[in-house]
Amino acid sequence: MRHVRLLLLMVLCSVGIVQGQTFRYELFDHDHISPDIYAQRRARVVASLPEGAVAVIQSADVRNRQNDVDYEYRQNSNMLYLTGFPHPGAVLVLCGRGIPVGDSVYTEVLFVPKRDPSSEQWTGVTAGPQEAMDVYGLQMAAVSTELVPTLDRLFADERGQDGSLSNLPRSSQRRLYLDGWPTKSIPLLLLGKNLYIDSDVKRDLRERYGNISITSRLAVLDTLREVKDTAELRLMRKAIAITIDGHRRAMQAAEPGMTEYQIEAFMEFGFKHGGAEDVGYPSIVGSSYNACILHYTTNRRAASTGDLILADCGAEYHGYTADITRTFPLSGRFTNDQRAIYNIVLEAQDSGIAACVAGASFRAPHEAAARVIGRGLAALGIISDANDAAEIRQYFMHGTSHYLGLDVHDAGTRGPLRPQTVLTVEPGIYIAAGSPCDPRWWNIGVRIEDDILVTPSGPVNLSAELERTAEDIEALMKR
Ligand SMILES: [Mn+2]
Repeated sequence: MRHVRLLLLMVLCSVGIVQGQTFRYELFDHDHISPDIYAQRRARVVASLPEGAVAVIQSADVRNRQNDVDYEYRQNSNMLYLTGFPHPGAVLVLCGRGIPVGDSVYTEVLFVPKRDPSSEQWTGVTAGPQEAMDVYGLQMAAVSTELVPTLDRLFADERGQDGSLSNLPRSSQRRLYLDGWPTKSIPLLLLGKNLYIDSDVKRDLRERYGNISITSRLAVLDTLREVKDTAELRLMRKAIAITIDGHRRAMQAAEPGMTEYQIEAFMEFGFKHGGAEDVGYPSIVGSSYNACILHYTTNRRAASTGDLILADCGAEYHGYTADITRTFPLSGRFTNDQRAIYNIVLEAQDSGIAACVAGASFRAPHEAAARVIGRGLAALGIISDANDAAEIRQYFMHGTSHYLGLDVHDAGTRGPLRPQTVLTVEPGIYIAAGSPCDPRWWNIGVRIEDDILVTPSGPVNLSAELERTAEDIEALMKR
């Protein structure tokens, strides 16, 4: 609480004034992760860097939608993880050996665009160097025009005069970890090739700084982000609670005659109403045969009475996303065949969740779920051999789990499961028309997905409150 008040005071003090115009930089929510947590994360990354190595984490770039309209901005998740800084144009530089700025040396510097009241008038208020320090708690922030001169000094060789870098073996200075650009390549169809942003930038940096080693992946971020701290779990629980509300609204409002997008509208109304800034990924609302398309996002079909609706939707709250799937009958009641498939997936999910124990392999939930699905499909005569992986894959063609956090498919090592890891368990059965089985099963697509926290005392289903059994879903829809 004391922290919040202090933060508020600092925010109120950082007011930009130019030509009589005043825009206050303001955080409208008071449940953000506190700056000292971000500082600890950065310190861990700095401590993990080899002697003299430099890590550079960039803001995601702004994506143009068309003409003078951009897509809504979403920050690079690694930048969010290390700073909480939500604006474009920022570059975080970390170096244990020290980054020279002015007359001092820092282990972390955030370079951010200078505040510009005339553009703030049009596109909103952003944080400048002062706000980066006052509000986001960076040790040092500087205007972005200082970035290139600073890198020049950091990567100057031993003949350079920079005191903070002298006495270093040449080899240990020249290591750069470069993170940024959510899109790694852009297809240039007319040239018959791709533009690889990463490798172009690396080539130019090598030309500028000599034979430095540049890698795009900072492995320590996978290790750190895989395990959620208390502050992250608080935001994830919030995102999950909001998502549960959206799913309930969608299931309760759904009725024959509705389109997929109308069901989606009730879902996302719940998200926005609950305070989510965005969806963590485009909402999937597929009816009937569209439920068999794993990442169906068209959501335009008019559903009809006997359809199953598969809704895979997650709200994003302060950067953290939930990822929940429910499959429900539009009429409010599963047919016998739909229920038979549903109950196999449910049992598979139970087995997958039970396998989310610390120390188990990352694949353990999938193996457990696939076994149940093989057995269930064979019992219904849909496949001939319960243990035939290829036959199972025809109807269950994706993995069961991924990490969840800032990204819907979050960073992680895929090593043995560790306590305070959140992962999804989401088995499914998808029987597209034309499948080699009795046509009575065609167009049934079922996925059930929950968000599971690994703890020392076993798995905790963070989304357990949302109705999950066929009977509970029917009861919810009746209300
Ligand atoms: Mn998922």
